[in-house]
Formats: sequence, C-alpha cells, structure tokens
Amino acid sequence: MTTKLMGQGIQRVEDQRFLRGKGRYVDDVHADPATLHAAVLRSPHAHARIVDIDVADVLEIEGVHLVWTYEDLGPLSAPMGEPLPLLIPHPDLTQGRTQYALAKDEVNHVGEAVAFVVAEDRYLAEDAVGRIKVTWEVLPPVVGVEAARAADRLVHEDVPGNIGARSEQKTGDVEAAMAKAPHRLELDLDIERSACTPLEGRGTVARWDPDVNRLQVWSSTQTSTGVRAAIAVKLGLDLGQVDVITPDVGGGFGVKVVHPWPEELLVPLAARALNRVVKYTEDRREHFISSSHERGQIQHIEVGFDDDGRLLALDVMFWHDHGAYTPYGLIVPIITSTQLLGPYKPEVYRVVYESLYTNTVIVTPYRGAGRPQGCFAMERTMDAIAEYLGKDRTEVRAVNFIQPDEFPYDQGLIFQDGRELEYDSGDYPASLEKIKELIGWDEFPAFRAEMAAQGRTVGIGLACYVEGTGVGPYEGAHINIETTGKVKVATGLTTQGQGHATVFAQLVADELGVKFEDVEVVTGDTRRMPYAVGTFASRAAVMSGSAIHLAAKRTKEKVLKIAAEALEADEADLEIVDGVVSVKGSPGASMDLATISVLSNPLRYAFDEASKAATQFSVGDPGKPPVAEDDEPGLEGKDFYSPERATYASGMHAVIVETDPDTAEITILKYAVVHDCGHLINPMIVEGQIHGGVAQGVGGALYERMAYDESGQLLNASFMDFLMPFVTEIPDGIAIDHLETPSPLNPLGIKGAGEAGVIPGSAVFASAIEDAERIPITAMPISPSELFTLRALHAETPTTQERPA
Ligand code: MCN
Repeated sequence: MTTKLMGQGIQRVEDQRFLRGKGRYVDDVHADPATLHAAVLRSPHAHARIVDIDVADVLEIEGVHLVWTYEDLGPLSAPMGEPLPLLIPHPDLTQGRTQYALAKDEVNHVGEAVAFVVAEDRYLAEDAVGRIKVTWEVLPPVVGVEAARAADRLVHEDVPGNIGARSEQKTGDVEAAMAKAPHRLELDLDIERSACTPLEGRGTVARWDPDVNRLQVWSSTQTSTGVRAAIAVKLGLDLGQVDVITPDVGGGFGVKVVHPWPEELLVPLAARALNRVVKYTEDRREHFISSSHERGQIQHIEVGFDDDGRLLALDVMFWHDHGAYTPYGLIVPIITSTQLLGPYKPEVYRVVYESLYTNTVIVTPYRGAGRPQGCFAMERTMDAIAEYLGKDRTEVRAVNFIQPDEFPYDQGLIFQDGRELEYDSGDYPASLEKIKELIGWDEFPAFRAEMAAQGRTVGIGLACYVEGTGVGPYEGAHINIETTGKVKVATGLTTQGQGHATVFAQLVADELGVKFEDVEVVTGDTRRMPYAVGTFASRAAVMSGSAIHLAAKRTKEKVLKIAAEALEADEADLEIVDGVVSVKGSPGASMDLATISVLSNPLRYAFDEASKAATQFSVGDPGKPPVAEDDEPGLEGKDFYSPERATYASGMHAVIVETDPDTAEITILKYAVVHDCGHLINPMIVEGQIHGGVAQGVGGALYERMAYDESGQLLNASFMDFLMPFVTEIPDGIAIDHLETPSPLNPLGIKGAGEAGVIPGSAVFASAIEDAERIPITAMPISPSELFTLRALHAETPTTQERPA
C-alpha cells in the first residue's frame, strides 16, 4: 500500500544538485561559445536631464558590436520607444509613471539605465560603457518620504506634490466612532527601506533563430510568461515566436516578479539585431541601485478603544515611498492598508495613504510585500493600548480577535486582487494559546526577575498577522505519463528555492498512485506550459498545487479508462499502487503505467527483440476509429485552477531579547512561531520557508536599511556595507508549531506559507525591545547605536507618545 505523501516532511529532491554546485543559473547558460556580453551605463545622478550623449569613441573600439541610447530603440521596434508597462494599474494611481528601457531625456534615480553596450566580452563592454560621454544638467533630488511630502522639489515635473496616488478605504464613520470611544491614543511610526538582495542578481540570455524567426530567452525571473508577453509586445513578435525558460533561480524574494526589466528587452533586441547570442548578468552594485527596494513608510495612527482594549475606531494615514516609478502599481500600499488589520476586527476602520515619488530606486514587493509595515502599525497599536490600560498584551489582542465561528469573515475592504477582503478560515485564539506556551509567556515574569537579579535586561514581544495568499487569477498544470512509466509534470510558475519539484511530486504521486521518484517537475518553461502567472504572493502551493492535483485527477481518469478496457475490468474495481494498475483483490490482473502509456497512442512504437529494431505499427478494432471522438492520443492530463478569492493564512511570532546595559547590543534569546497555512503539503519545507523568512525578518528589524544621502546616492550599495545578518545573528532552534485550519476554497485545503516568516519581524522586535527597555520604539530597524541614543534621550526627557484622550 502506498503511503500518502501529502503532509510528510520529505527531503527536497533539488538539494542534491544545489548542494553539490550543480545548480544551473542564467549565468551558467552557455548557449553558444561565441556569446556576446552586455553592460549598461547607469545614471550617476539621482535627478538630472540628459543634455547630450556622445558614443562616438565607443563605436571605434574593436570588439564592440553595438551601442544603444534611447534614440536607437524606436527605429528598431516602435514599442521600444514607449515607456515600460505599468503592470497593475489602479484607478487611484492617477499619476502612474514608468521608465523607458533607456532613459529618454531625464533620469530619476542613481542607477537608471542610460545606454547599452554589447561587446565580445564583459570587460570590453564595461570599458566601453566607461567611454560614453554624457552631458548632464543636474536637478535637485527628492530623497525620502519627508522630502517628498514637503514637495518643494518635484520628481516628475507634471506630478504635483510628488503624489502618485492617494487612496482611501473605510468601513464606517471613523470620526463618529472615535468621538464616542472612551480612550484614544495616537502613534507616529517610521519604517525604513530595505531590499530583497537574492544571491543571484537579475540576468538574461537570448538567442535569435533566423531560420524560424524565433527567440529563445533565459531569464532569472519569477514570471516567465510575463517576460515572454512583454518581449513579444515590445519586439513586435507573436507570443508563439518567443520561448522563455527559467533555469535555476538563486532567490527572487519579489524583485524578479517585476518585468520586463530594461535588460530583459534589450538583450533579446540585441540578439535579434546582431543575430548572436547575447548575455547580461547584473552585478551586486547594479542590483542595489537599479533593481527595486521596499518597506519605506511613515505612519500616523489614531485609535479609539474601550476599557478592555476593544478597537472601536482605527484611523490610519500613511505615506508610502514609491521611488522613482510605479511599474507595479499600488500593490504594496494596498497590501499594507488592508492586511494591517491582521486577525482583529475593529468596529470602524479608515485608512488613507499617499504613494509618493522620490528620486530613489523603484519600490515593488519584497517578501511580505507591505505586510511587515502593516503588522508593525497594528501591533505597535496593540502594545500601546495594553500599556495604557495596564493590561497584558495578549489580553488586548484576544478581545479583538475574529472568533473561529465567525468565518468567513468579511473585513469590508477590497484586497490587492480587487476582491473582497474575506478571510476564509482560521483559529486565532488557538494560535495565541500555542504561541504563549511555546515562548513561555506566563513564565516570563519569573525569568525576567531571575535575569534582573543577575543585572541582565530582557524583554518579551508578540506579533500577530494574517496573510492573503494564493491570489489568482489562475495557474495550470500539464501531466504526461511517458512510455517509460515516468511522469512529467509541468506548471508555468517559476521556482526560486521553495522546493516546488518536491511538493508537486508529492501531490502527483498521491493522486496518481505512482512512486515519488518517478515524478519529474518542470516549472517556468513557456515551451512546456505557456499559460501561467508567476511565483509571488505565496501562491504556488495553492494555485499550482491545486492545478496539479486537478490535472493528476484527469490523467488518472484516462489511465483507468484504458486499463479497464485492456484488463476487461470495471474502472471502479481498479487501483494504482506504485505505478501499477491492478484489479483490487486480484493482483495478477495488472498492467504498469508504461504499458498503458504505450496503449494510449494508436500509433505505437515497439522494440522488436529479434530484429533489435524499433517498429511502428497501428492496431485497433477495424470497426472503430483508432481515436474515439471524445478522446485524444497520449496519456496526458491538463487542468487549471482559478479561485474565487485569496485564502488567508495566519500566524503569531514571539521573541525574548536581551539588551546590553552598556553597549545596547540586542541579543535574541528565544524565537517562537505558530503558523497556520491550512493543510501542510510538506512540513519540512514549510519550516524551512519560515526559517528563511525569520532570518529576513531579523535582518529587517535589526540590520538592513538603504542608506541614502541627501543627494540620492546609496551609500551602502555592497555587501561590505549593507548589513545582512549572518547565521550567527539568526536565532538557534526557532520553535515552530503548526495549526491547520483548512481553506474551504481549494481542493487540498491549503494556504500559502512562503512569506509568513518575514511579516512580523519589525513588530515583534519592537515589542520585545520596548518591553526590555521601557522606552517607546517607534522606528525600525533599530541598531545598538540607535537604542543607545534613545536611552540617552529618554533619560533626559522621558516621554511616551501615547496621550490620554
Ligand atoms: N507549502 C506546503 N504546504 C502549505 C503551503 C506551502 O508544503 N500549506 C510549501 C509549498 O509547496 C512551497 C513552499 O511551502 O514549496 C512555499 O509555498 P507558497 O506559500 O505557495 O509560496 P510560493 O511557493 O509561491 O513562493 C513564493 C513565496 C514568496 S512570495 C517569496 S517572495 C519567497 C518565498 O516564497 N521567495 C523565496 N520563499 C522563498 N524561498 C526561497 N528559497 N527563495 C525565494 O526567493
């Protein structure tokens, strides 16, 4: 009997390859030994007009094949002269702006692409870039949210107040509810910019085949179908003329869902123009200054509540730093504004945000995508209420929870997918009990006293969140059982390290009754699955997982139909175990999948033992057509999954920190996570995802920030200067417990898990540090020197920003 694989912590099949250095990333693609290499001239200024670009010197260099500026693009393909697409428009984004593949007459951040060179090798290409002469008229830059709000300088001349969008959602009359509330507090919070920083940067290789007028592109992307569509449109090709293949991707974390990056268009354009294979691989500095960032927001919160801490009115205004352009629309601030509510149900909620242009790198989703900021706002508010009322922080949260019998729960807002923010399932009180137990919440006062006796300062923090996962519109899957009996599975979304080859094989093995080792999964190859959306919003398990499950069901139906005919049995009497179909109770009457696959095609190939040759022959009942009207040859199944709305995972994190009385160093003593992503496909993978997320959360809370100076130069654009936590800074043995409240929205009852670990990072550390220090923590990340300064300021003028109504 085959054991069910869903729910089992099976080791990732991908890891053997990765750990032995056998991963094949875009830079490893050697499509032609004579590949040409591209380099990009990037703006050294945050804001400047291009007066003139002189490339004459460059064209004379031997080995340089091509130099392009904006002027060259339109004549090659008219759409290349237009700005890059605004991928997700929104009615409130009245002033959306996107860049050109190469800057037209103005640059709006340091790092913006200005000219493109292709040469025999990268060294030559870089040298050539260095010889391009640009005459600039430097303009005053707008750096940071405050400067954008002040609006005495403009990023885009035609965008008044630097306001790309102003948006509001509300569930009632917040002023009236606030006026009636017995208590009120106000908070001003600040969260800084950070970025994804995957190990592998962006990269593209392209080959044009003039014989068939076809383009083959390898890209390190989170959406191969999106890149394909963009290339087709911009280069004036049919979709069918473009194949995009995503080989191994060394991390994405959100930045690679943006498309097309200028290089994703320029490289294929150059490959076609030169009829040569062209490659571009981004370097680390380029990644810092020319990909994308996230997180930067300033928030003002006003909250009205009763004696128990129940939220009667929640009024939030925040200012979102959108960087120089808005290619990804308003997704990040929409998520902040809606997911801020977490597991709570305020009686009335209003949120207003302004999305502001600045002369800095664009802002697009980074793992968590706006939720870490929302969680920070809400959880700081919860802690402030508890402090004000002198209540335990868990009590204040508990009185505000949506209760298990209230699902589905409609928050009365519109989510990022344009659908109602309606939570499908959850059990927040049970999660709270689990997290208290896991971290030792009730025992903490005794621990604090024990540590205080040793002259040590400790604090405990808690943060809760809800995460909309598995957003639509759809994902698909194709399954093919080969004549060898091996099962080939293709889904169109891409993979960046989440273990999809393992989890999807688990689902197929379960449904088809085949051995796990016999299933091979391909992702992100438009040749195998041209219809797909991409990997973001923790959607692969829900979307592709469901599509694969449905496609496996279809394939199984076909297997059973053919086997029933061949074995002269009733389909209902058949079972498939380890790839062999047999009549239940009569194991002698059986047939393996390889044979059924051969039978599925009337045009059969067989290997003749006697002649040692392959033969081809047609068989079948002469009275019937070889392929029945309602059938098709082959043992394949294809299906799509398209849900009504997102499914809402949830979780709670708790941390105990110690702060050094002299150096203000912050040390993590214990970290605990309770997570609910519905039914788990693979608990080991989910825990790995949580570990990775927590590591990024620690980075975001304590180390990572984008240090821009006033002129818009990013001062820490390298791993020498941008502080990423090492393994030594990540808590050892993160305690994890799962709760499984299945989603009613998909056949497997799953919710996403990929971003969960990072969401409460800033909120939970702020809570714990504040608890340790008894100083309000209102800005994240926080470094030891900042904590040291806060201590000094607080000692001089002890203030809390809470004020009684
Ligand atoms: N899973 C599961 N059971 C569930 C839910 C998920 O076993 N109930 C498994 C999935 O099958 C998958 C993994 O957990 O193997 C994450 O699943 P899911 O939540 O569907 O997230 P995605 O696979 O769609 O991954 C996207 C998500 C996002 S949005 C970012 S950003 C992110 C992340 O995942 N970037 C990553 N995790 C990353 N992990 C790595 N190594 N690299 C990245 O770039």
